Amino acid sequence: MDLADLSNKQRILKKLEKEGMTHVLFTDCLKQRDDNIKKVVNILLFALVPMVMDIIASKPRFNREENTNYCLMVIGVPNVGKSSLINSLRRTNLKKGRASRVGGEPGITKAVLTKIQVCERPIMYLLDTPGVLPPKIESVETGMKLALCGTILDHLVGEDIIADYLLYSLNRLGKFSYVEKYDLQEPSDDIQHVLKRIAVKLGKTQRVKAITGVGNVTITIPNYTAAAYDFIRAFRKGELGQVMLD
Ligand SMILES: Nc1nc2c(ncn2[C@@H]2O[C@H](COP(=O)(O)OP(=O)(O)OP(=O)(O)O)[C@@H](O)[C@H]2O)c(=O)[nH]1
Ligand SMILES: *[C@@H]1O[C@H](CO)[C@@H](O)[C@H](O)[C@H]1NC(C)=O
Ligand SMILES: *[C@@H]1O[C@H](CO)[C@@H](O)[C@H](O)[C@H]1NC(C)=O
Ligand SMILES: [Mg+2]
Repeated sequence: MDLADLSNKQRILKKLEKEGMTHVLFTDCLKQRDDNIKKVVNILLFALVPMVMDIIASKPRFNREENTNYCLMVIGVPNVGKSSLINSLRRTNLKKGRASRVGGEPGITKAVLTKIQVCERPIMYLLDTPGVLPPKIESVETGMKLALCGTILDHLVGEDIIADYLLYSLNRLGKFSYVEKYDLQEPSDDIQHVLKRIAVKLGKTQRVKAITGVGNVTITIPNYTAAAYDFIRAFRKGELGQVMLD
């Protein structure tokens, strides 16, 4: 939630509710203490665990051998913060277990490995899982949003293309803090222009000697790739403001 623009929180909640999601919490898993993480613990213990118990009790079980350990999976698209959520639950009050590795790229968690115990009776564990995407992404627009959030490896989409989509999104949403951050005169929808300014500002330029008929000149050319990288990184760290892409 520290990265998202939640000014339309009620509308978001309504929409999610329509799609069947009733227990929705917004968390910041990087914060040392987040009250909503405590609420996640409470939902787990007092809503989810009883619900799971009910489901299990009401289903016919063909294999009657009693196994009283239960596992809940934490699922979601890559890089959304599943492992971070588990780690922050560990920090908060749950029983300790192995920490989950986290990272800014998709596919950090590659196998179902980490589990932490969330409940004593019955014994219930929370399992970390690798992020998954649907085999087919419905539209180019959705694909670009996922790419911008680091769900798909950057080089598969192209940093320059992601940066262009980022600029388009910021302008569309009226999030103009990039203008001041990169010393631009005004908002622009020309990605080449913006990347040039970013490269100059960050010193990501190369000097090359050009040989001409009348003499040699040294010209400075911006490293567009490096600039695009920084632009995207700044967005993902929240340095370009809180943004809601949907
Ligand atoms: N700002 C912010 N960053 C977060 C938050 N939660 C996770 N992150 C960052 O997001 C990145 C991905 O986090 P992970 O926990 O590795 O995500 P994951 O869903 O386990 O990813 P995979 O295992 O690759 O599927 C890391 O760089 C985290 O530091 C959050 O609440 N706020
Ligand atoms: C320009 O550069 C080339 C290659 O480095 C060199 O051979 C040439 O002498 C230079 N010309 C002038 C006018 O400096
Ligand atoms: C441009 O920047 C990228 C990323 O920092 C770097 O890998 C690349 O070598 C740079 N290109 C040049 C020509 O210096
Ligand atoms: Mg993970």
